[in-house]
Amino acid sequence: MRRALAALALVLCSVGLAGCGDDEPAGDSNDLPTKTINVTIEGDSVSPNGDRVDVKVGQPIELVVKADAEGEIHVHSDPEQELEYGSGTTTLKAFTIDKPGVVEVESHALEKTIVQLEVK
Ligand SMILES: [Cu+2]
Repeated sequence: MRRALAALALVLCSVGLAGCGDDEPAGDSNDLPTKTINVTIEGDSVSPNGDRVDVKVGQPIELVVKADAEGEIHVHSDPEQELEYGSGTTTLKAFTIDKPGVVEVESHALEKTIVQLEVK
């Protein structure tokens, strides 16, 4: 019987009746797909080069870096994050941003902005 009630509650929630989901924390990341951004670094050029990328608060962001030398990517979130990559292709550990705003992702070695994450 309890199961049936739980199932009923789920059905009611999914049709959007009032009172459902009010107590969910903001930025429920569980159902957000991971945003993968492919980055290529070759010599002193980087691609993308300053593009805006839309992401959601709490959405996992994964950088896949293809580089000809090892280095470090800087994510200007709060707190900042430094992500190291090797030469070849490195999939960096996914991160999330918990506040709306624009977050720059840079290579300090090249002094270039790779992407600007537009977090909404
Ligand atoms: Cu930086």
